[in-house]
Amino acid sequence: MRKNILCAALLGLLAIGTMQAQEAWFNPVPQEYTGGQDSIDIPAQYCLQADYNESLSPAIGLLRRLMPGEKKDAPFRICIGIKGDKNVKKYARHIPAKTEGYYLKIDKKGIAIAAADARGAYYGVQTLAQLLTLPRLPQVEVTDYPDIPYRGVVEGFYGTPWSHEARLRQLDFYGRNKMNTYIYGPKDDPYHRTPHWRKPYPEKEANQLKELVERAKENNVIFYWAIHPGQDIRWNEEDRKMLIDKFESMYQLGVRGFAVFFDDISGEGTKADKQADLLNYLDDHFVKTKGDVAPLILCPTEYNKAWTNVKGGYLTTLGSKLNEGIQIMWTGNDVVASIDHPTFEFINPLIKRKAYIWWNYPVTDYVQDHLLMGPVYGNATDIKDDAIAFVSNPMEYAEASKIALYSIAGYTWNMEDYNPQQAWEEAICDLMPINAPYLKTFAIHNTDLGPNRYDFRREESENIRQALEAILNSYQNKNMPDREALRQVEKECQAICLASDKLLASDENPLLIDEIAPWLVRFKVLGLFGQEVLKTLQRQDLGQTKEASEAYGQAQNWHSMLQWTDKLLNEQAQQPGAECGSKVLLPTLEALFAIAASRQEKTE
Ligand code: LOG
Repeated sequence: MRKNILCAALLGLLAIGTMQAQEAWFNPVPQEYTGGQDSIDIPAQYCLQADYNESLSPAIGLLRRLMPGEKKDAPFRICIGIKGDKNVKKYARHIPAKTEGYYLKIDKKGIAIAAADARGAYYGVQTLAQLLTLPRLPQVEVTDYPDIPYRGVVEGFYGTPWSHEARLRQLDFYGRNKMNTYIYGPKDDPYHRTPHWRKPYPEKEANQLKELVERAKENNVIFYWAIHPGQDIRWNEEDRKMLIDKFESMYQLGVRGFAVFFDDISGEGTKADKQADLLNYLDDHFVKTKGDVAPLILCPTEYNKAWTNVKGGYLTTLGSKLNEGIQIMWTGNDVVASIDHPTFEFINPLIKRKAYIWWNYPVTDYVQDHLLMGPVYGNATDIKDDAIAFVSNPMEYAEASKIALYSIAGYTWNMEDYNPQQAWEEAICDLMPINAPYLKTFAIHNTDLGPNRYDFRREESENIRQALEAILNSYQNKNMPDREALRQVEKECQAICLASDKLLASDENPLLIDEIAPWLVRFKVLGLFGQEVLKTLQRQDLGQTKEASEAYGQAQNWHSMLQWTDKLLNEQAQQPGAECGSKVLLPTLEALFAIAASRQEKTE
């Protein structure tokens, strides 16, 4: 349905004679969207008709923040309600029979949001929020619901856990993009894992977690707290009680979702029957007795196909023993892999339920010198009935991860209308509206992971890949240089330098710039190196010996600066350094530099 929406959005923009397309996006793309040819003024005043029950408070709170002009007798009416409420009785037959579904109607008389449940109502208001970024409100009917029931993020990486501030910002971002799940499970939180999983959090951390839970609630996100006890758990009464006590302490902080992770452990803790007994115990004696807790989630020890020994019976034991409602995580055919229908044909029968996808992207804890800021592609669009959930494990850089997360929000809500390239462009504008063109230049060259143990690679520098190939080809084969290609790459190298300068100097999103600063520095040096390499070759072509030699000297300088940045930037990481353009741009420039060097040798 993307086309209709963009048309409507565009009409609105044309009406005021501006083409600030960044204001006209919709994420995720609604399932059905009709109308939009006519529009109304955004009402300055309106009367609100809603059941003021607790579950609707995030929806109503958001509406009031968006539209402050609430007035009892105003003629323009906004009604919000859940199936069964008298306020929305008139629209009952339009409400999709799907969890989190909603129907939104905007006409001259008013706005109606009629939803299947409270979260659906909230998402109806979020869609309205996106329409309110237009100069006029289009008269539309939206019928919408998610493809995947649980969508969101598992903070499950190794490395520096996200800061409190970053998490608060993430939760707002999930609400806006209709993600309903955040699982707290950073490997380097000692109270999540061995050694301190048995102990309650110290006061400061506990208070922060409480604040996060509250923020999650405002955004209609389920905050799950995960425990990782497997490395030193003893399968006895005492440890079982420790676990229940820890859950209880988290429950007291407001947590209403729990997960138990048994990934990346060895020894006694890996036993399937013991894990299943423990999980069932927690389910029976905690989750079910509380009554207001989300279904329990388990991350198994064999959590991907490459690590599965089917004959060993680990997964079959979990599948047959675990209580029906317990959800089981799965990363796919490998630790890092694209997800498709065959992924589920393997796992679902073994675990006797729909797998809960823990997607290891854009996490970079095994390729720490890289940033993954490219389009999200490669997952199949025919898996909506196969998965109970799809959550992303992100980078330790929370803001930088939002490019991927924005896209994953779109993909998991409406797979058929998900467009990787478009979502990527929108995500960049969403992250940095003013500096979007610069961020885009940066992101284009920061997408691949480099060689890695999972052979998971991404396309990179696609905008100039062919031009680079053409240049290298011509110089390798001593053909006439491709002028157009040279011009294109030269321009790109200038754009790279400018992007680095602009982003480093910008205060538009300081958290983001702080995260990616080492890469931005490297990026600039790469752009300077590229410019001088190209200049050297062209001066050599023209037989301008003096200029060629000068440019070559500069290229040498930037080349050694590149080597220094590799040593000095991001130096504490396991894979130190800050790689940019490492798949296409840098290797091609290196090859051209080598050609320039050998030609220089001949002339000197
Ligand atoms: C860990 C995860 C880590 C990721 C990528 C799972 C279930 N567990 O190999 O914490 O971020 O891979 O390195 C994992 O994926 N282990």
